[in-house]
Order: sequence, then C-alpha cells, then structure tokens
Amino acid sequence: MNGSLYLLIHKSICTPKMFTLQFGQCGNQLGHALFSKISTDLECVNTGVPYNNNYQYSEDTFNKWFSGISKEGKRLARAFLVDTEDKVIKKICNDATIPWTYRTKNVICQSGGGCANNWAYGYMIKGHELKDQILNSIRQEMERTDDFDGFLILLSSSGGTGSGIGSFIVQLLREEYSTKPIITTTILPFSFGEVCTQYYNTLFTLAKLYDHTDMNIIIENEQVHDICKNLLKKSATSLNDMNEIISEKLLAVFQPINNSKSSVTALVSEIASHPSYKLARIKSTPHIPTTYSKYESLHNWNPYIQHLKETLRVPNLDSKLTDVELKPPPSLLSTTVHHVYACSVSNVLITRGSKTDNDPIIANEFRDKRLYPDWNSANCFSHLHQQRKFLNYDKFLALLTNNSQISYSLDTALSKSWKSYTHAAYLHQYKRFGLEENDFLQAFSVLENVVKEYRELK
Ligand SMILES: Nc1nc2c(ncn2[C@@H]2O[C@H](COP(=O)(O)OP(=O)(O)OP(=O)(O)O)[C@@H](O)[C@H]2O)c(=O)[nH]1
Ligand SMILES: [Mg+2]
Repeated sequence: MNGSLYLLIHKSICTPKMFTLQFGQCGNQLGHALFSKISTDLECVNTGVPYNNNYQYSEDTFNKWFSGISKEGKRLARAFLVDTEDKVIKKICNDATIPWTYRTKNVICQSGGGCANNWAYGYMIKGHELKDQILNSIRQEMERTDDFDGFLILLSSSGGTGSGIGSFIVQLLREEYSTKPIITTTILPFSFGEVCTQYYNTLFTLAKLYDHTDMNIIIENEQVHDICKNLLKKSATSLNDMNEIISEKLLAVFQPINNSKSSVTALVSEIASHPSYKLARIKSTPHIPTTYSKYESLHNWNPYIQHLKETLRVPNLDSKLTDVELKPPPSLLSTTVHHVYACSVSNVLITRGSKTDNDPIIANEFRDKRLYPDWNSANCFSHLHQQRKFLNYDKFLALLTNNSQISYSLDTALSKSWKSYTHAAYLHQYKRFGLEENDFLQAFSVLENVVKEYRELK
C-alpha cells in the first residue's frame, strides 16, 4: 500500500473514540447540549489554523464522538440514552433542527414514571430491569469500534434514574471492561428548593462511583447557575443555559489536541492516578455574553492563566471567599498575589487558540511546588495546547484540577444527609427497595473518608 494512504487510514483508525452514556433527565439534556456544542465547534469558520490542520481536527472530532452517518445523512452520535420516563428522550430524539441523530438501538427508555428521586429504586430495581439492554447496545457498538478510548458518563446525583441506574451500570461496566477508563460527570443539586431526598441520593452516588470510576468530574449546579448570572448577564437562567456552560467546560478538556496526552487514558493517569483522589473539577475562562464578539480576545494569555490560578484560592482561617470563577478576569496582571491556595494532587491546563511570539503562554504559575503535596511535587502539572480555536473563541482555557477545594462541597452533602439520617427521615423510602442501615453506614464511611483525605492534603 502507498505509504501516505496507509498513514491516513491508520491515523483515522487510531483516533481515540469516546462512548457517551446519558442517564435520566439531566444526563440526557446535558448530553444533547454537549453534542450540539460539538456540532457548533465542527462548523466554526474562524479556526485560526490552515485548512489541513482544521481538516484533521474535524476528522478527529468526528471519529471521537460519532460512529458514522445515518441514512438521512446525519452524524450518528456514539451515545447511549437511558431513562425511565420518555418525555425528555422523545423531545431530544425528535429535535429536527440538529445535524446529528442517535442510533435507535442505543436509546433505552421506559415510558414509566421515572425513579421518583430515589437512588434505591434506580439501583436495586430499575437498573436490573434495563441492564441487559444497555450492556448489549454497548457491546454491539464496541464491536464496531476500534481504538476505544473511554466511557464518559453524564448524570445528576440527586434524582433516581441517573444516580441509581447510573451507579449500577458503572459498576457493571467496571466488571466487564476492567482496563478501560470510566469518567463520570456528576451534577450536584442546588442546595435549596429541590427534593428532600437529594442528599441521600448524592451520598450513595458519590460513594458508589468512588469505587468504580477512574475519575469523577464534579459540577455544581449552583456554581454554574452563578456563572450564567454573573458572567453571561442572563436575567433568567434556564437549565439549557447551564448545560451550555457545562458542555463548554467538558469539551474544552475532551476535544482533540494534537498530542497523545489528550487521550482519556493519559488524562486519567495525569489527574487521578492516586486511588484515594479521583475527583476533579474544571475551571474555565472566558465565559462571555453572546452579545460580545468571541473573535476578539479581551486579554493576552497570561492574565487568563493567572485568573485560573486564582480560582484555586481557599478561605484563609474563617474568612469568606468569593468564588473567583464567577468574576471576569482582571485586565491587568496582579503583582501582589499572596493568597492561600488549595493543595492540588494534580492539574492539567488546556489552552485553545492562537499562540504567538508576542503573546506566549507561560504556565509557570502552575509549576509552583507550593500548590502540591510533597509526595507529588514532581509530576503534578502538565500543559496541553491546541492551536485550532474552540467554538470561535479567540482563546479558551480550562484547568482540569484535582484539589482539596472539593472537600467543602462534599462536606455540605455529607452533613445534610447525616442530619436527615440521625432523624431517621425518609429511610423507609430506601428500605422498601432493599437497602439496609448498613448500606447507609457504608456510604457515609466511604464519603467521610474521601473528605478527610482531601482535607488533610498538604
Ligand atoms: N445542569 C442540569 N441539571 C439538571 C438538568 N435536569 C435536571 N437537573 C438537575 O438534576 C437533578 C434532578 O435529577 P434528574 O436528572 O431530573 O433525575 P432523573 O435522573 O431523571 O431521576 P428520576 O426523575 O427521579 O427518575 C436536580 O438537581 C436538577 O437540578 C439539566 O438539564 N441540567
Ligand atoms: Mg427523570
């Protein structure tokens, strides 16, 4: 075979391929927003790179997220849709405005009334009913796929379907694909005004996922809502607006980079190689109102980088701290930085956009040994760059970070579920599906240990 033809075929076969699994209302709506963003990114005209480079990026994007073209000429998402009520699935599958579609066989949906915000109902009952159908669809897709790179699971921790069925299926995937990376994206609930069982569901989900995933990316709905309010200046924020922000964060990390380190396996080993620290968050910038032009960058690279570093601040003593990610990046580099920073197990900085001699990217801010624990100060940071612009942003930056800040969010979930538990509140709703006191105590113990490990990071 002609050498260059061989290389071309080989390169396309070797593009790492992602399997996206969407569970419940949140997982499916978020997945839909994610594929929408991928399509928007594919169709960008202001790429900042020569035709050939953009062609390669588009090929890699297509191969990573899609498994072919449908008879109607639409891209086929390599996604699996699971729900126990059909409202959301019907809506997204019948969306005629989108340039992609789902394989019918990969849509696993009951037309019941959902899992009633009950992790136990999802995990103990509905998961068993649906597991064969879900695993068979995955096996069939796997047979069609070479160079499988990893699972990306999308779910909320506080309902019943995403949390319960999602946790159950992740456990089965771990058994069946023991060496393949499993990354979960877990959406944590708002702290007020949602359902009374949300913290028990969150407790069980986080504890189960801790045992079976390689990396769990934690997203807090409350924080994403505030990003929309403060940075996008939305007067009313919808779940859709929030899903757009979450999708941008995820894709800033997972869209192709011309570097083998961007494969899921490599990212997991960079960020979550220590078995006690598997939680990550994505800090990203800039998020700007749609009325602003994305073509023109407001800043050089380095103020953005310093801004991302400032998002790692933690409160000093008992002082209250504004979340820096909710503020726009300052236009001037600050010279008097003397804050206290979270201790990071590891950080990966991903930059997307044009880097020039006049505007270089200097990531030394993240090489500061004081940001990391003594036992991991050597291999704790890496920087990946993609010259191709992302979603028409002149520059876009994401910091995938595994650090001690997470203990604050988990502490809230723990203390609220512990409070309910000590009053024996709603326990009967879980016991009627077979959970026992011991299951609660085990989940508390796993999560308390996680919080303790992160809090003691130095
Ligand atoms: N970010 C985001 N959060 C969502 C979305 N839809 C629901 N949520 C959040 O998800 C939680 C509720 O979980 P759902 O995903 O609706 O529940 P489910 O998995 O469908 O489970 P059941 O309906 O109980 O069977 C709440 O915290 C909501 O705020 C969404 O599209 N985006
Ligand atoms: Mg639901």
